[in-house]
Amino acid sequence: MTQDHVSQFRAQGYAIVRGVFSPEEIARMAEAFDAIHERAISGGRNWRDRNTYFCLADDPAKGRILRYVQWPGWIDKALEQVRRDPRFLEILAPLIGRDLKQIINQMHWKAPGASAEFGFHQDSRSRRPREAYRDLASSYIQTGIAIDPHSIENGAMVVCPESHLRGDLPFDTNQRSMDQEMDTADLSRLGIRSDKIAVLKMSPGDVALWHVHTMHGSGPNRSSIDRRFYINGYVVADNCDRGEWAFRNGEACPLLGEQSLVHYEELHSNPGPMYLE
Ligand SMILES: O=C(O)CCC(=O)C(=O)O
Repeated sequence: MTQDHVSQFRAQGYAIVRGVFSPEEIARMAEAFDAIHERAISGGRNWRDRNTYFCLADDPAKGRILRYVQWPGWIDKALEQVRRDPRFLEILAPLIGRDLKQIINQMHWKAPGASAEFGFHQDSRSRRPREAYRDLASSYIQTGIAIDPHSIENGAMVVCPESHLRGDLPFDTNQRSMDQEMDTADLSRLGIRSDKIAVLKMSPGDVALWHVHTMHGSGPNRSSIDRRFYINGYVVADNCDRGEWAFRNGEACPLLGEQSLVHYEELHSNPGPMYLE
């Protein structure tokens, strides 16, 4: 993380740190992705064990596909280590410090030919209940590691530079972003220029980071390769009542013991494991 990344993040609402993870490390992450993919597809249905959740979808062209997995770090050692890798602390510390909780740990998967789009959105919209997430704009950073090369052809994420400066935008709260078309009309409605969109072109091992108010989305995978993205979101620990510790005074914290409340409100009353419709 250089001063340039920090300045770009502050000015534009995103940055890409190149070559953070080596090809060997990415190969290990890809193996972990593949093993979880096989497990999820062989189950054939959405599945939950506490915070770990496999989300499958019926794609018009591909049939049943794995769409995303929440908290794979609880079921895979390699992915668990990556979420608290000291290089994340180096990237995050200049922006949000050294006492960090994690509120997102997610594998996103776009199979070749799958639609698997994300409509334009700000992550702030999903940080609920709002009272659990304080001072969101200066406390929270989302990161994504490219496992495959990312380009517009295979559904790379795109961002609207400087959109984070607008703060929380008035979305239609009933509209989901997952599986919605990435439609620039959504930007015009909110007064955001679509001619400045930046594509996060990444090589395996690059790490993207974006602000909680950066408007972003991603299109379908029209290529013949996968687009796998390992997403980890971090927050200043004092400003969040939810999540798992990732770094405490700069010391990495493994996932151990009881799981903490993050998004799944029935964690304690209905933990699973269970298949879901
Ligand atoms: O995987 C993607 O392309 C989209 C990710 C995203 O929008 C998010 O994590 O908020």
